[in-house]
Amino acid sequence: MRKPGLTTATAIASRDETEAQQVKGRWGRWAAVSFASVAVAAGCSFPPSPVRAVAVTDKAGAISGIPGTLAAGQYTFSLSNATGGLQLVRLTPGYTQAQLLSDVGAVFGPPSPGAKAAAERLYAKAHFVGGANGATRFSAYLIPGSYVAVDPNGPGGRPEAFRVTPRGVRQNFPAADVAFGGSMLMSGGHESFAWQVIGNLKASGGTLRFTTLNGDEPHFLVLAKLKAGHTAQQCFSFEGNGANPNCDEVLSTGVLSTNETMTMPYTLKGPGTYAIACFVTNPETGQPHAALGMVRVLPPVR
Ligand SMILES: [Cu+2]
Repeated sequence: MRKPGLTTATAIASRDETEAQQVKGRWGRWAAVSFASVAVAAGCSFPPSPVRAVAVTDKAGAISGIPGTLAAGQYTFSLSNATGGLQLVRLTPGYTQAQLLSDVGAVFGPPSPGAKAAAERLYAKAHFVGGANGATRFSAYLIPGSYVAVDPNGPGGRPEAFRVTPRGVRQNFPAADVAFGGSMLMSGGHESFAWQVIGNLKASGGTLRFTTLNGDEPHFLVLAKLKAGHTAQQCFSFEGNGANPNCDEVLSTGVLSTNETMTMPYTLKGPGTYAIACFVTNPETGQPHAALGMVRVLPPVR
């Protein structure tokens, strides 16, 4: 399994919003509705618009293919490079791309004295709105702002900057079979982390939804199939190079900040036991979220 870097992680359901509402700050409402049921149930005057597609090219970390300006709304980003990845980040005004890359390097790179301050700054100033690793696709919802698209697996690569402009259209995420929510918990003054799961993975594959539910730290999701007789702890604590003897990675998402949702397709590696984890660093302890509770074994897939 790839050593996770800046890769991928209530009721969780479809987001159903207009940009006009978001601009007013009403970002983060949820409704358990499928793509089709929205139009029927709401009798809405905003018919769901087609999902807009963006094909991204990643050559050794140099990202291209994203238009310089996009209208706000939902997009499906497709990636063609099996060894690359894509992370979308909305920058808080005043926080630059150079600061972002510097902080990412400090937080996700080798341990350094400035890592804690960098993590706190990064989590406060960079809004992670989704991503994926490998040749796959994912759907993300973009509100107006200044964005950077970066390959988290291609240090030294060339990010692509783009702007998202307001435009009032209704958007909905694709229906999902299973939803994973990342939660931050406070108990006795200590932070811990947990997954909430609704639904089950389908043996035939499908679509997963991933949401960061609360707290001030982002998450990403790694999905792996455990090898027989091996635990999730063995799987996710493996540090060596080369193939993980305990499990096979199925996918890893990009990073998501609080109240963000993304969806992506998944294909399983046959029946068996699957587990999820998140490896974002907790600044207080320097530990990955996986070591603070964010590992979960899922019901067996038959
Ligand atoms: Cu996490």
